[in-house]
Amino acid sequence: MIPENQRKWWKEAVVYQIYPRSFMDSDDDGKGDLKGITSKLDYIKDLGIDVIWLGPVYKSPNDDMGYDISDYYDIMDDFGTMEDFDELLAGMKERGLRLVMDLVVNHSSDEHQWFREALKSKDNRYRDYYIWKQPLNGDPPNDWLSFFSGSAWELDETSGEYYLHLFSKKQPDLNWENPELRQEIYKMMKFWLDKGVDGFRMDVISLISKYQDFPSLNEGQNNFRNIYANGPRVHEFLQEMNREVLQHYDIMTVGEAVGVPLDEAPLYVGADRNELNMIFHFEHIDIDRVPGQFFTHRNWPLTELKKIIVEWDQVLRDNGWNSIYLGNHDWPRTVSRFGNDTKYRVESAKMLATLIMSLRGTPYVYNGDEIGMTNCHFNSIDEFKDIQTLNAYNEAADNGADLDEFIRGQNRFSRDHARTPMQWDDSKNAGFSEADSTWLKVNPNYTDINVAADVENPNSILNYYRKLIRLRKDNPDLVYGEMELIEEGNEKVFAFYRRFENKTKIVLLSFSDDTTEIPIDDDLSDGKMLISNYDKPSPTGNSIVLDPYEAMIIDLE
Ligand code: TEU
Repeated sequence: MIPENQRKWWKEAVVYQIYPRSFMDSDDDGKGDLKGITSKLDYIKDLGIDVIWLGPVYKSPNDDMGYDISDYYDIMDDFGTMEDFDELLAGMKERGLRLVMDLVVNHSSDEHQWFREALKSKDNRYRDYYIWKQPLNGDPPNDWLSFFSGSAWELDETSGEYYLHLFSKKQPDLNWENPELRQEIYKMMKFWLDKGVDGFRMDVISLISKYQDFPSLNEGQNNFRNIYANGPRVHEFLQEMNREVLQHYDIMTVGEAVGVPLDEAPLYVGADRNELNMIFHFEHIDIDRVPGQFFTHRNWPLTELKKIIVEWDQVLRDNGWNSIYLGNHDWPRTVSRFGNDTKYRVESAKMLATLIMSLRGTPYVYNGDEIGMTNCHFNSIDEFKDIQTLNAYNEAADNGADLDEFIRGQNRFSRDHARTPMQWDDSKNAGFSEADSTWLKVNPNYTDINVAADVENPNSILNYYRKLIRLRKDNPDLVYGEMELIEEGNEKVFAFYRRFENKTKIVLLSFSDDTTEIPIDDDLSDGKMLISNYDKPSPTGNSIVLDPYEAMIIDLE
């Protein structure tokens, strides 16, 4: 039995991430909106979801698609009004769905009132809400780089000082050293919690405390995010936030933890730390990139993925809680990266779903993954909308790089792959919008890959997700049980036990385009197949032959 005080609703929940701009357009302006989301709540409920994580919907000039907030207390015009928000929240409560908001407080927009004031003069009351430095011999204060290309410092011509922006120059970093700023943030968090929201996903929360000596990147350039992360006061700030805000509500929190290594994770989520419930680490999501280089691919062995998953499971085993995800709005599509998005799209999307639903931790499903949406082909730079791609393109152009090569690279790496509109049916714009054109192109494969087609087809990815989520709900041992690898060194099959009290389950996942055989110590003849992505009889004996991307969960009891 799991002690009652360790059982939590957010541990047993399945979270669905919505990218609001691309989910559903109710007013046919080519952009998704809140009313659009409200109109799809039954769909989300039917999937078996408990919690929605809503990407940022606050007022924003959209330099970084809502991650640049100009008013934390209001809704972006593109998405509707506060009334629409209240209606969405009420619709969710009615259906027993909870809402987690994106909290973006490492930086604000440069159009936020605070920054506008700060620009007015060096002694303005809001100046210290941001991070300013003198030029160094006429250059930026140091060699820090932005996540979105170029220097992380921008000159304010009026005062002659530079301000820090780890992301775009329209996203000045907030100065958490300033206690008044922190109080403003806590007040704003309470505003949303008092409205009834159920928690926060905290954007790049690992970056909020800066090393005050701003250490040079020097050789560490490639891994600059590790240098920015885990600053000296980050835990003090999170504990203060917990004391002042979080602990007064029954909510869930998950911090986006860029640059947080395994051994520091317990400091953020340890049960006795009073900081956050979960973090999103980056170790597995980065696996196909050369360390620190967003746009350089590397091949990765399956054993490495297993190692990362097992290590994180272990380190949070008795202290804290894990979050499980394979995709979000910052990465290309899950099935295109970890599976096979052509011949075995359906099989591999189901296999990857089986993985996230059978690990210990809280699983997060990114919208569209439940129908196996894939990467999209972008023909030219005009078709991309993401600032990360656009800035990198300009930088490549300035450096005289081969721009065709750059576009080919972005067809693998761009964040826009995950942001194309949700594919609802095979009508115009995939049923997302009646507009003449949508803010980002619709993936032309919507005629085959869409929700309506998946609803109809009993063997669809969507129906597999529904079944899988129900299975997880019926088997808390899948949530809480111990994990033990089978055939650790196998490069084609990810196989493991989940054990809980006297229950044992075996999870078998093929990551291969070929058939593979895997030996198992147990006799499977007595086992009961709980779910599988192929229509085959339950396996018997001590060895199983798996078809390409075959996945199954077997109950050994
Ligand atoms: O992402 C932070 C982050 O680390 C990403 O920049 C990531 O490294 C990159 O996307 C990999 O390609 C968060 C948000 O999720 C992202 O959408 C925002 O752009 C960013 O913060 C700034 O708010």
